[in-house]
Amino acid sequence: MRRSTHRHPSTRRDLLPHDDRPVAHLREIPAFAGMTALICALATPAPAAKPLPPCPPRQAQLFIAPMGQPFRAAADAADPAGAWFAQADADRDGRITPAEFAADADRFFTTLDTDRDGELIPAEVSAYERNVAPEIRLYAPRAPGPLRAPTRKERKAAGEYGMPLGAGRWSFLNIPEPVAAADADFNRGVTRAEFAAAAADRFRQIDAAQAGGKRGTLDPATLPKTPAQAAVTACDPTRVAPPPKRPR
Ligand SMILES: [Ca+2]
Ligand SMILES: [Ca+2]
Ligand SMILES: [Ca+2]
Repeated sequence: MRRSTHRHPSTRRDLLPHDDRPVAHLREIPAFAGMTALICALATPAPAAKPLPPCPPRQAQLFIAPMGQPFRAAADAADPAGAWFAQADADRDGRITPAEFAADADRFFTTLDTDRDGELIPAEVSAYERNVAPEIRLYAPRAPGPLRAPTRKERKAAGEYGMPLGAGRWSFLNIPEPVAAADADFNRGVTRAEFAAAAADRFRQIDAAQAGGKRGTLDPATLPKTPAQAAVTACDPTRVAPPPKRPR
């Protein structure tokens, strides 16, 4: 660690403007002037922030709802997260309550439980990954193509396992497979109760991640951004990045 070079010489501290001794007692007027200049310099606005990266090329949009339901939209259409919000906000009051969130999760569970036995068996979970949200496959690249694992360089840049994977790239939470992740007892089946418990936990996590902190309901203005949303908002729209290279 670099050793601090900050010094606190008593003679300088004695000369700070808030010193209440009479000015006539100041012993080193030039030093006082120097300190004033330093304070003025510190008050000068910081240099401009680091420039934003170029925006990614416009492409079809994807949002993966907290329990795994995908919402897709064309590049120029509205953010598909809005469609999920409208679906879950049953009373249309502009907020999603825990009960509305739970009901939306339960409805999605029913669509996945194709044999209606109250549990998502491995075949139903596989059907979700293969047919409902194929984009989420763990290391799938953004563009259609062969699966690949992140490179060593990519893992290092993202803090090894902190990078969003699978569904995490299009979700509020970094959960690569949001349906299988609800299997709390790891018996490879997801019961309706396990799905409901996961929903309650995810509601709490998203609520806590809202701008301004926990609110008790989800509000579209304060919801966290998915990595995909952040990539198109925290960028310089006057520059467009080249399309990503296809993995070999
Ligand atoms: Ca509501
Ligand atoms: Ca089933
Ligand atoms: Ca289970």
